[in-house]
Amino acid sequence: MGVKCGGAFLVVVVVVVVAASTSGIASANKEWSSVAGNWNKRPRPNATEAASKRFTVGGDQHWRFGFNYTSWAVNNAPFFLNDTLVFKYDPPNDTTFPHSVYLLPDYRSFQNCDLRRARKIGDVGAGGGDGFEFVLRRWQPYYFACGEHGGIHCKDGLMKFAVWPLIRWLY
Ligand SMILES: [Cu+2]
Repeated sequence: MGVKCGGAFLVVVVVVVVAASTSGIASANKEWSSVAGNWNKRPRPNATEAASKRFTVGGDQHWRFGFNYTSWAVNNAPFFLNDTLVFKYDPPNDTTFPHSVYLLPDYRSFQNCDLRRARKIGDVGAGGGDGFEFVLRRWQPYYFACGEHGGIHCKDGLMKFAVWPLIRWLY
């Protein structure tokens, strides 16, 4: 009897924990879907795709003014933990705008291209040649933006995108 009750209790706890974490993820995803597109509708990769991937941000457009990086991120999703983003952009010269890469601290600053609390991960010279790498090491939203011209590149140049890497073993 005691064992049976204990077992039942354990099952209830597990169910509650699973329900709580599932609804938490679901509501987070619901909010997130407005940023990153059809989060819940992405195809589940199979086991042969288990290795980490490298993405050149913007593809052959690299990191430049006027390319829609939100669309790029949606089209290249899903991203997983330990996937690598490669940022490529020319160092300052006579013919191209300088660019840079910052991480914005939250969704609000991302929406507003507010760089005040941003953390620089690539300065204007960092994207030359083969570019620089950024590995998505944590299960968290990452908000990337160009920091040049006081947020104008982010706002008007569409040089921003958000990524929330998935945990591979869940899929
Ligand atoms: Cu820029």
